[in-house]
Parts: sequence; structure tokens; C-alpha cells
Amino acid sequence: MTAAARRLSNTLRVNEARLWDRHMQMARIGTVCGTGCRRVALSDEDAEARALFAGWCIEAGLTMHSDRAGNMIAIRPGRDPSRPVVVAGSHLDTQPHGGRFDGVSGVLAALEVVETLNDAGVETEAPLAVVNWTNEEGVRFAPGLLGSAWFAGLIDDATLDDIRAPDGARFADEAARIGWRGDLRPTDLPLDSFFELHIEQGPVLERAGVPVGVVTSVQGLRWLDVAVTGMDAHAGTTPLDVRRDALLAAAAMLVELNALGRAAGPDARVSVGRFQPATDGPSTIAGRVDFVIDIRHPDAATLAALSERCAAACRAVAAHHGCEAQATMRIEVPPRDFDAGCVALLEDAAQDLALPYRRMPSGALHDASNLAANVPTAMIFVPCRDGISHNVDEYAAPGDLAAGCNVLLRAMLARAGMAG
Ligand code: HGY
Ligand code: MN
Ligand code: MN
Repeated sequence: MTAAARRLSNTLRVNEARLWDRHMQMARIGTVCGTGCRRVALSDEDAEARALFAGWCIEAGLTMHSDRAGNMIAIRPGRDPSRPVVVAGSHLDTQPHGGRFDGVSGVLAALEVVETLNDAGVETEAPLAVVNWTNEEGVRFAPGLLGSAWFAGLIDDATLDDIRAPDGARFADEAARIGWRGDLRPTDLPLDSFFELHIEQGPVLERAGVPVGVVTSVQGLRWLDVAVTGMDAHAGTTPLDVRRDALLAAAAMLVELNALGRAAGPDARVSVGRFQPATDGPSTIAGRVDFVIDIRHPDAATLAALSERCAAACRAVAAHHGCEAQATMRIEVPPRDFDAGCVALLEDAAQDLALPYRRMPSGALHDASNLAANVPTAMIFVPCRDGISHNVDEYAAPGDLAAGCNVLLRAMLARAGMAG
């Protein structure tokens, strides 16, 4: 890099107002409860968000591609087309009662990096890409992190295509219906590196008054699908001692699972967020309940052992209530360490920008976990108010988003090289 190029790179800053305005425009799609968003993957709202994002990418001169998983990959050519692509992004889908920043910030920050380079007339040696990974949240189609898992080769084509929503809709059909089932193959696009900016979704940065988190690892996760089977019965005529009440058994399991999580130490997480009795009548004793246990831990062996204990506890509680429980593992994402070189680049960038930063692990899962299986990867965290996320009140300040985005800009430039 010439001295002039280095000087330019030192003075480049992202456009905070544009980055914020894009967040607010995106938040108008699928608005719930005033400040929240509901854009479940492959829904009409997801399609609308994708169209808005694609329009911005095309205005920025990027070439839009999509693949079998519906991932959107917008490419800015580099001076040397033979070089692998430096990629950044996250996801535009949300939880049913999600916020305006989870995932969205990472996609918009990646786009803002490209537009900042456009504004300054900067060409890079390696191509850059901005990505929206499909179905990170796993609300309608489980598991989550699906688009990135397929792209990383962790799920095969047939399995991906045939994943079903509870209403029977097929993943491949829904991806085609909203117009984003494309034909790019991961082998068509060798990746140099992947960076994901994300709100922290926890309170650590805000409490410490530190604007940037440099993420060094992501803890592991398992989802267990639990099916509890008893017998449907009449609430007025069936004596309490002969019932096989699957709902009562499942409720007792929730209490037991919480106790197991607490006993496994401060790093363990055991949660049930989805819980569905098969019948929904006030006077029917439910004969079947399905729920999902979300189990997380930074240590792979502890995670495996805890997940075994959870499954065994469900079976034992079910038997105590005259029911049966089957626990099936739906997804396993191992704990992942990020690439030391990419982490160091982010630290250098924060230092160059005189931004205080903290190295930290991630409690939430991210598409970056899947990418890190094959590609040098790291993440930037931005503080969010009160650590609240998966909540309509989720909030990140414009200045913090821009600070994190400036770190992303420098890291991507360092990786891609400035031409000239
Ligand atoms: O569940 C997660 O950690 C992510 O928010 N999908
Ligand atoms: Mn999320
Ligand atoms: Mn997210």
C-alpha cells in the first residue's frame, strides 16, 4: 500500500446517519408492538426486507447472487478477480417478537462498508461481499443458522430442501416462492474471511462502558426435540390418579430441566421457549406435548453430558406421570474459537481508531460459528441497551453502531488490500 493509500485508509469513516436511517427503514417491515419486528424466514415480510436490501445493493453497484438456501450474496469486484472474497454480513430474519438490530445491524454494516469505499473511490485488491444468511433464527424452519450451515457444507442439499415448517411447507418451495432460491454453489465463491458485526445481546459492554467487543469464541448449543406422550382424556370424568397427563408431565420436566441447568454451573444455559400441547381445549387432558430444549455451554464435553442428563430427566419424569418422553437431537453446533489472525485484525482496528475494546466470548449463536468451520472468521460486538435482545425494546445507539462499523471497515480493508 502506498503512503497515500495508507493515509486515506486512516481517515475513512462510515456514514453514521446513512447506517442508522437504513436500520429505521428496515424496521418498518413487519413492525410489531411499535418498536419490534416480526420477519420470520421465508415469510412475506422476509421477502419485503430482502427486496429493500437488494435495491440498496444494486444502487451501490453490487452484483446480487443467491443460492439453494436463499442466502443473498452481493459482490463488489476487486482489482484481482482471482483472489478469494472478503465477506461480511449476518441475517435479516427475526424472532416472532424480535428487535430492530439483531442480525440486521451486521448486514447493514457490511453494506455501509462497501458504500463508504464507493464514496471515497477506493478499490480493493480482493473482491468484497455483503451477505444475508437465510433463517438464522430457526423460528418457522428448524434448525436455525440454516443458510450458513448449508453454505459451510454442514447440511446436504436434500436435507436442506426437505426441512418442513409446522404447517407442512417445504423449505425449498418457500425459498422459491419468495424468489430467492438461486443456483450459486459455495464452491463458486472461495472465501478469504468472514466478519460479522452484531449487537452483544447481553449487558457486558454497556456495563463496562466499552464501545467495541472483539469476539474470540462462540459457545456450543444443542436443541433436543422432546415429545411427551400420555393419553387424551375428559377433565370431568377421569379421576386424577388414573390420568396420563402429558401437559402435567411436561410442566414437571420444565422445573427439573431448570434445576439441572442451575446445578451445571454459571456457564450453563438450559431453556425451553417453545412448548406446544397437541390439544387446546380447557376440558381435555392433553395426551401429547412437544417442546424444544435449548442447551448451551462453552465446553463441548460438558455440553454433551448436560444434554444427556436433560434427556434422561425427561424420560424419568414422564415415567413418574405414566407417560413416555422421547428426546431427539435436532441440531448440534460445537463451541467454536475464532481465527486468531482475524481477531488480531479487529483489535488492531479498534486501537487505530482509539476505541476501547474488550475481548469476549459470545453467549448467542451466530452464522459466524458455521463459517468458522472452514474460513478465517471473527466477530465485532456493539453494546445494546440493558443487554436486551429477542425483545421488541432492543436498542443500539447510532454512534455505537458506527464505531463497530468503522472497525469492520478497517478489518475488511486490511484483509482485502487497498489497490494502488
Ligand atoms: O439463538 C441464538 O443464539 C441466536 O440468536 N439465533
Ligand atoms: Mn437472534
Ligand atoms: Mn442474530
